[in-house]
Amino acid sequence: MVGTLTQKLDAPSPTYYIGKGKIEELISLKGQTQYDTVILDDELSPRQQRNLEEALGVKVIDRTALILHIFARKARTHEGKLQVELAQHQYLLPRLIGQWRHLERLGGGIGTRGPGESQLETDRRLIHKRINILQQKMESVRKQRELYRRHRKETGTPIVALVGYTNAGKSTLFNTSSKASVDVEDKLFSTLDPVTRRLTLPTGQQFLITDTVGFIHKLPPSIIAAFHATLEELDEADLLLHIVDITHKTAASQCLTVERILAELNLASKRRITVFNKLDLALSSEAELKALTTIPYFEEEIILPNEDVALISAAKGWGLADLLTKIARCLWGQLGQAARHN
Ligand SMILES: Nc1nc2c(ncn2[C@@H]2O[C@H](COP(=O)(O)OP(=O)(O)OP(=O)(O)O)[C@@H](O)[C@H]2O)c(=O)[nH]1
Ligand SMILES: [Mg+2]
Repeated sequence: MVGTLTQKLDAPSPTYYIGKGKIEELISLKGQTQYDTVILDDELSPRQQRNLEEALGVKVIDRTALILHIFARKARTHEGKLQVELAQHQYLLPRLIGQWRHLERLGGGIGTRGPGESQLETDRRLIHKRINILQQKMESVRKQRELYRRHRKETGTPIVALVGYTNAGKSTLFNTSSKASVDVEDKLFSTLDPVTRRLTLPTGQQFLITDTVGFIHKLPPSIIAAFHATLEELDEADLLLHIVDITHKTAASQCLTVERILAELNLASKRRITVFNKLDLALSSEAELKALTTIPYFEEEIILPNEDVALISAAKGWGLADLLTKIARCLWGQLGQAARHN
C-alpha cells in the first residue's frame, strides 16, 4: 500500500463515489506513488466503478471484490469453493457492461447491434447458466449437511461453535483445544470452511467443536448470503464461543460488529461465552491471568470472575481448563439442557 485517502461527504457521489476534488488529488498522486490499483472501502455501484476506472486510468476494486478475492484464495473444500464462485459470479453479472466497452465503438450504427452488445449478451447467458449450476450444487451440499446434522443430533453430542472477528484466534484455540491441525495464519480470513472435531473432557463428556469463517466490519450482505450454508452450522450449535482479540485497538467495536452479524443471522439469543484471547501479550504468566479482576484494555468494565466470560491465551494454552469447565457447565450444568441431548 502506497497511501490512504479519506473523504468526508454527506453521501457518496452516485457517479464517482468520491468527489471531483478527490479525483483530482488521486490523479495528481499518480506520478509520485506509481499506484496501479485503487481500493475503495465500500461496495461501489457498477456505474461508480466504471466511471472511476475511466477517470483514473487504473484498476478500481471495491470492498466486496477484495473480500471475495481473499476468500477465493483461501477456499479449500468443495463447499467453500462453490460458495465463493457463486458469490463472484453474482457480483460480476451487473458489472459486465464495462468489459465490452472497447467493442462497442467498432461497428453498430443506428439500429444495428455492435459486436460489444452481442458479446455482452452471450456472457450474461453464460454467467446465468453457471450461477444456476452452482446453485444446484449448493442445494445438494445443503441437503447432505442436513442429513449429517440430523445424524449428529441423534447421537446427541452437543455442538460448540467458535465465532469472532477475523484474526481473533479462533483456529488457534480450536487447535490447542483439539490438537487438530487447521490452518493458522496471521492473515485475514484464513478459515473459510467449517471444520469440526470431537473433544472429550477428563470427565468423559464429549462435545463437538466447530471453527468457522471470521466476521469483519461491513461484511457485504451478498457475502453473508453466499456463506449461508456455512453459517447455518451456527444455527445448530448449542453454545457459541465468541473469541475476541483483546489486544486489538478496536476490540470493542469488533465485538459489536460480531454481535450485529449474529443478530442478522438470528443468533442473538443463542447461549454464548465471550472468550478474551491473546492475554499473553498483556501479561507474563497464567497466574497473573487468574488474578485479574477486570479485563485489561477493554473499554466496557466487566467484573471477574464471570460465568459468561473466559480469559485465555490460545497460543500458550492459558485459561483453557477454566474455559472447558465453563463450557461443560453451560452444556451439562442444568438438567433441562442435558435432557435435550439424551
Ligand atoms: N500472541 C498471541 N497470538 C495469538 C493467540 N491466538 C492467536 N494468535 C495469533 O493470531 C493470528 C490469528 O490467529 P487465527 O487462529 O488464525 O485467527 P482466526 O480467528 O482463526 O482468523 P480467521 O480464520 O481469519 O477468521 C495468528 O497469527 C495467531 O498466531 C494468542 O493467544 N496469543
Ligand atoms: Mg481461522
